[in-house]
Amino acid sequence: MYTGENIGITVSDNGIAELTFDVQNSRVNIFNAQTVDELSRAIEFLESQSNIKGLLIGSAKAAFIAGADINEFAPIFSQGPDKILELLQKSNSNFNRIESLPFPVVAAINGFALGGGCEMVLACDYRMVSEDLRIGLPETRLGIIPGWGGTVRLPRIAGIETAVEWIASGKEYSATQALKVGVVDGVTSVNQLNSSAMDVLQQCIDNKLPYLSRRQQKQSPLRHNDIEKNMAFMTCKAMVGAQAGQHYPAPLTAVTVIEKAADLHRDKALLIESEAFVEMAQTQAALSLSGIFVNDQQLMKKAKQLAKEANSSISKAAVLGAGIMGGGVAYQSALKNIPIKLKDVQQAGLDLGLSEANKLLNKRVKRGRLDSENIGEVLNRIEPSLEYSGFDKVDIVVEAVVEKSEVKTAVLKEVEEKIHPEAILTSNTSTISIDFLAQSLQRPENFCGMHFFNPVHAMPLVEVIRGDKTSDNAIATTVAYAVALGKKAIVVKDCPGFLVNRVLFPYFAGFSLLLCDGVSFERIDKVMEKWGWPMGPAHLLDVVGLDTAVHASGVMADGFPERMPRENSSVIQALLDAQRLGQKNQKGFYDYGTDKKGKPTKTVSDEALEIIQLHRNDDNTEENRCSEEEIVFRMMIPMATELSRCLEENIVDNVAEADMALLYGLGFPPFRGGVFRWIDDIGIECFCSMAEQFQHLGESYRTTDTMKQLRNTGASYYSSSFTQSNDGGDLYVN
Ligand code: 3H9
Repeated sequence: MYTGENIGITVSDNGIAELTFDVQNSRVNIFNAQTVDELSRAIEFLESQSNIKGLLIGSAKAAFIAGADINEFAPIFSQGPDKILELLQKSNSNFNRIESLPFPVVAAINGFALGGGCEMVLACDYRMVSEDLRIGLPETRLGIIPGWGGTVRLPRIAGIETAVEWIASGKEYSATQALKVGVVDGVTSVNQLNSSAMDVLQQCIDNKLPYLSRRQQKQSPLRHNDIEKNMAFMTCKAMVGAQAGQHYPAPLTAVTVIEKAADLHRDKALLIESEAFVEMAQTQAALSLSGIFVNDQQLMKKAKQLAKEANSSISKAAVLGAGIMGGGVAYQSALKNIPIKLKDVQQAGLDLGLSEANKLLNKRVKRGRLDSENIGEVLNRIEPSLEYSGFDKVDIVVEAVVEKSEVKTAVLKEVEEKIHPEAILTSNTSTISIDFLAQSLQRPENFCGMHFFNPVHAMPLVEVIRGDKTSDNAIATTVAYAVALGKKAIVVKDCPGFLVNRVLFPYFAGFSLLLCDGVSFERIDKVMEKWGWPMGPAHLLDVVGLDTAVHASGVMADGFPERMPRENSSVIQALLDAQRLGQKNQKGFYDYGTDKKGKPTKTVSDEALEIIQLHRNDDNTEENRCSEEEIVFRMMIPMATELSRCLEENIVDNVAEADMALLYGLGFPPFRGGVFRWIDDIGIECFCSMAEQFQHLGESYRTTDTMKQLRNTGASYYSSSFTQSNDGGDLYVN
């Protein structure tokens, strides 16, 4: 018998050993440093016993193993190649030893077998799984490649094609999918799992199953036809590389590793894998993507904890206004099983809201994410209404009427009288101050902002905005609703633009200044897209709507006249004056239309170019002088300094939440991990000296106190924690 903290082994009288993972203080089993060490000791125990005839590996938890501990990545990866290799060698040695035990080894796999969890079972002789299994090698999604033998054993077990697909995509697969391609050997119910696995083990012990030849196959070079292999790899490398793009090198590297290692014995193949892993682990993508996992877990944990603190649960919601946002909220609520009243003042509005919901549901059916017979059931959860009847029974209301303060104030005042005194009232305003809106309410403590992003069903972020008088219960209930809708809730403090729009508009201002200096919007879009944004600023403004942008810029200018003066949006105002509203009337920076095949088109508008020309500064030669790097910095510095100010003013709680808000709300490039992660990557010194170069462009280009302090101390955002003393005194870095 062996007893560790996370692993236990029992040996029965008939010589069957059972090794069980049960990692302490964690809801799922993971290979943290302690568990890896324990596994080594457990194997030592197994190697030392002469009476063992077979080994069954399983889990005491509802999930098998979710892989390596991602929290340990950044600290280890930052220590350089030797430490990374050490991390690889420990588990590789463990898994190789499992593959060499003098008796058969069968894994009984339930729940999840991901990353290192999947790699460990590939080292076992047979894999029996329960129906609920999700198995896969998601490493490339974290910017790395499998490092514990995944690229070596999977092709030898399931063939090159399956290995390339699984590893390059990083997807999870079901038990039946895994069985079909031969990654696992049998699927049973959860209850039968142990006995079925035991049965397979007994067959191995009785020499009825050829476990030794399986081991041989996993350790030998792959058998293949050279010409076919070369052709296959050439095609799939081109495909994988194109799909992942230049900023995400891991998928292509993984395929190259499989190719290079195909002709080699296991141990040499593992060396090739390790070498490539070390290289990938030191990329910006790996640091950012594994950082995103850690930030996301932290964010979700906090949101779930907050949600638990709500006085009551939400069984019914209501939304006011059946426009794009209101309709989106109604759809999302109904989809997530929370009945919702959808109120509008016009029947036509309600009809539109419902037909949009219907369209989205049909799309889900087409993608295989919903059975067509369930459409009606979901739609029935939306109760359209022209009046307030039944509003006294709802637990939460989202106001999503037109973005005009007088309309919102009147509607909020009206609905407050119709709802239960305990119900929570929220506004989906994107710019209007929550404290201002609260002034007209009798129960401002039950009121806060709930800012969704467009399109509601697709954008993960919900900003929950705390006003001065908002109670903890209002925040907790709103966060609970956001979590129930499947959204990422980030609580921020009230200020013009809240968090995301407050930092987006300085970015747009940086864009306007570039236009005035003669840089073409098409070039700026291309440069920023190359930098990683899903769309450049001109295209984004067209999507947002130039009317909405000008309105929001006005709010920001009133709030922060020094940094965000009105003239910063004068070019956009001029386009709007020419009735160029963006995508909504197909005329913005670009003209939008459809080609002969009905595909949407986007072409640079001559009219827009002429209007912008009128706003150019005298010096028209700037375009030639502005390098790509300068364009990026001139766009990003105002966003970064404003985000830093938000942190200093406690608008957002911490660096991780600030970065995640931009990722989830704006589609900030994931491989850069967020604005603060980007600054850490290029170094605060580089950022500050670039900002100095552009200080003549205005206040938004001035670095903040925190930035200056980091520069002086040589620290980074993620290695420091920031606190502001309650009296608003000095800001210091721990
Ligand atoms: C790898 O293995 C690389 C190797 O090839 C080589 C390495 C050198 N690390 O999400 P949940 C925690 S790469 C750390 O709420 P769910 C999670 O933080 C790894 N922590 O549950 C949470 O903690 P807490 C490849 C992890 O049911 C708790 O478990 N593996 C890890 O919604 C529950 O998680 C992956 O990429 C981890 N690997 O989803 C899988 N996994 O209780 C990443 C989980 O304190 N994990 N935790 O809040 C997942 O995708 C999901 O967590 C999973 C469960 C699908 C497993």
